[in-house]
Amino acid sequence: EETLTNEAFMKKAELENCPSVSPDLRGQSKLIFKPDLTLEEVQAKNPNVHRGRYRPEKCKALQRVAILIPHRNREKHLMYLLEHLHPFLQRQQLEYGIYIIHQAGTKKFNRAKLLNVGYLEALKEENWDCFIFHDVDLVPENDYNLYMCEDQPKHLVVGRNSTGYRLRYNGYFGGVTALSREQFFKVNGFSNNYWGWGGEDDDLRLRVELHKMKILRPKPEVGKYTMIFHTRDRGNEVNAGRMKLLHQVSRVWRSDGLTSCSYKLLSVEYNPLYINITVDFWAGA
Ligand code: UD2
Ligand code: MN
Repeated sequence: EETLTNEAFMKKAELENCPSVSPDLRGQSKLIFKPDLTLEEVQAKNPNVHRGRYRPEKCKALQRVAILIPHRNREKHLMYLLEHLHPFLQRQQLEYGIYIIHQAGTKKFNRAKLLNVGYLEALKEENWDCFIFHDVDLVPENDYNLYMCEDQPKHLVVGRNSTGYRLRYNGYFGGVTALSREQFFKVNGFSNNYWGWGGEDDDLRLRVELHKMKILRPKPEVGKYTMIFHTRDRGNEVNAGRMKLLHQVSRVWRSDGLTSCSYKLLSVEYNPLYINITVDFWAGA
């Protein structure tokens, strides 16, 4: 007969946790890439996404997840990825933010360093639980491939269309990976020294192994991606020095990584469907 105390009322008003398996999952889906799609259309289909972020209305998400996408000169790929990723993540009932980390200028591309920047900058806005390091051209086909972190780092790309959906090689850790805030911090993030194509993903795997962590993967039928066709970009030529760098990981990981990531932040822009962070690695960095 008592009226609720203020505290009890607040408790009642809190959302319940989302279920461990979302009821909205669909499994494998056929991906369509409409040639005349526009970003405005994608925005219109996602009215519940604001400034690149979303949270479920009816329940409290199990994890808060930051998606980090390194980018330069791949606008079309970005549009298709956003088109598919927003509904995909919403079906998984996640609280999430999508960050594009854009490298300004025309100097050699540095995917790994961009991802370090994404981690550091995203944490200034929100204490994200989990980070998904995501190529711009890889679109997940099966929403049972959960964009969540586990007690060990996770490699989400078991296979893709262009390689017959098979793991490229033992220890392969490229494309899309999920590490918790703590896991990524523990290994001091990525190396900052891989300019151009290749090696940085193997370097991260070695860091993970040095810390006695194990790499998890979804089942092959779940870890399927379509890679939107592309050729090698100008400014991302093969890094011939990558093997040499890979031999130094155990010696240098403490001094090369999040702790030594210097950059010049040019802008942070809030677009409807993503947060755009633009950095320059050369001017004063
Ligand atoms: C493989 C890996 C990738 C990375 C790379 C070597 C897979 C599926 N992916 O990708 O994770 O390890 O080898 O560095 O195995 N990018 C731009 N603009 C550029 C260049 C690169 O936005 O000019 C970004 C973009 O997000 C792209 C990613 O960097 O998806 C990797 O570059 P890529 O797609 O050219 O390399 P790829 O497909 O061989
Ligand atoms: Mn690619």
